[in-house]
Amino acid sequence: MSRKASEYRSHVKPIWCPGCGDYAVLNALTRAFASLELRNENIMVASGIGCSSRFPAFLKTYGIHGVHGRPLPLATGIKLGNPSLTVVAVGGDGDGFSIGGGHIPHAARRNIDLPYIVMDNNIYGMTKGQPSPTSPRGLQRKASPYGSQERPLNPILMTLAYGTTFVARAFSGQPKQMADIFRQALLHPGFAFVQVLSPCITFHNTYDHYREICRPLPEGHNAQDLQAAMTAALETETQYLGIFYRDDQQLPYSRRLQLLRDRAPKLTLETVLDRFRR
Ligand SMILES: Cc1ncc(C[n+]2csc(CCOP(=O)(O)OP(=O)(O)O)c2C)c(N)n1
Ligand code: SF4
Repeated sequence: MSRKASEYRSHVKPIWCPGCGDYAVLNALTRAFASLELRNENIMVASGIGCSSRFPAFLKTYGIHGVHGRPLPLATGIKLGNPSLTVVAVGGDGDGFSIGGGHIPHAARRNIDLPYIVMDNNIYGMTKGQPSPTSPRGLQRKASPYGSQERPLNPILMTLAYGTTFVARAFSGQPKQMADIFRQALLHPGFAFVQVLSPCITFHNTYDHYREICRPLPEGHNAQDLQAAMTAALETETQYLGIFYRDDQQLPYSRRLQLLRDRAPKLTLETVLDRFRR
């Protein structure tokens, strides 16, 4: 490897709590960038709002720390504006599955060619520990003194059902495997969803719990088999790690739009407006 992960780190030191799972995600993503020898100026990272969404500040790449729940629309616009960039969307589970949850099915339908990394700590970290869409039922915190009453979402099953062409799960306690999954997600020609189990050490420390229940996907798992992926995703007492599903044969959205542009008649703005005047 001729490039080092440290070459992608900015001079800004993360202000995450010591032990936050997001450090491992930062390390793994910079390792994946280095393994692909990406040029810093060709990378753009878009985030939402939350502890995890502070991510772009810690990278020596282009980046935008956006609006709560909107990393996907930002990243989609950036990718379509300049398809030659490596664009990555990042954020938290509150950001991505609650306020921003409506964007995931459309990113999947488009097969927009970018990875979306959700640092899922099963809680709202930045706002001090309210239950999030992936919190376990019964989670008692200051904002839910009698325990949360909702069932948690299953992000892997959900994104598989949306038709996402690359779906994977990693764990901050297994950074090497995470870096490899990120590398595969960056190489995938389409929308790549990666759920990272990334514990919030301060408001919901799940390291021991995940160390106990995380396992590699069953031996011989066929990542081309959607049904097998869904069966593995339905298993929640064990949390499988790895690439559940991938389909590299679908055209990514930026390519589709390019083909459409090539086919479209070259019209002037005047001609287009004339059609509406008639
Ligand atoms: C429109 C809007 N609503 C609410 C907030 C308050 N807010 C900031 S961060 C956050 C939740 C962050 O949780 P998550 O996305 O899970 O990220 P984490 O901090 O856990 O990494 C909320 C609700 C906001 N900034 N903007
Ligand atoms: S509050 Fe939780 S999510 Fe936020 S930096 Fe601290 S450990 Fe990480």
